[in-house]
Amino acid sequence: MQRRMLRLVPDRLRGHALSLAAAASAMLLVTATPSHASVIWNGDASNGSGAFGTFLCDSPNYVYTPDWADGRGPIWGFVNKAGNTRCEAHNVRLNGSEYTFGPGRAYWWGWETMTNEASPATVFQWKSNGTGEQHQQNYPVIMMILDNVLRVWYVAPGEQWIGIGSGALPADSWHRIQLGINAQSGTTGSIEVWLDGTRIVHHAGARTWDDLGNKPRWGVYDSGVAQIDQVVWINDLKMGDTRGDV
Ligand SMILES: [Ca+2]
Repeated sequence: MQRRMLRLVPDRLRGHALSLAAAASAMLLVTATPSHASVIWNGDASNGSGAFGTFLCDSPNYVYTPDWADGRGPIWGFVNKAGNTRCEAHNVRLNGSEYTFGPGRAYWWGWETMTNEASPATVFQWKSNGTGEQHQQNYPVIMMILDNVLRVWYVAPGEQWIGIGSGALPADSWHRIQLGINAQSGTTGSIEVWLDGTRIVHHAGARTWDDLGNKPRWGVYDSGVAQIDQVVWINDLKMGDTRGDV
């Protein structure tokens, strides 16, 4: 399944300023009106490794859960050793089973994050299920940290990368990300990202649910950094119905 994964950072995207998406449409927000608002999943490291469906983190890469006695308790640390490619958590696990995502509704995730260096590259994927022949979009939503900037893309069918927002996320300090995806198989989906309490992405008219569905991934992927290890720490990771939940 992974063999056909395309390189996530095309050369043309590295080091270029993104053209921000046109002014966000006023017609469609990530819906904030579910039948009931609630936290669906608490993925904090204090709850143990059963929080995720799978770890995609082959040796020498590893996941660890340090507690730095700073009030956060245990945190996730995804370590991609210099010159390696991937250390990610894939999907969420709830009550012992992998969570079943579905279209036609919004999901919100919130987490605190910190990196040890400027460019760990991909830190989040809304990854499509199935192989290359089975999906139209490999990853409809991608978040990267490049040069101390969080960059968000909507990747439309045809591997069309559309930059939809960015914000400063310098290494060696904690930052809060809130991501909302209204998962729709047509083009009525939407994506919203808040960084440290400021909305940096508000993109409507997106296809956010691929043919076989999607799952979230967090960690480090495809940095291309050969000189030093890349670490992404994550704390207080939650999934809910609304931004207020996470
Ligand atoms: Ca914690």
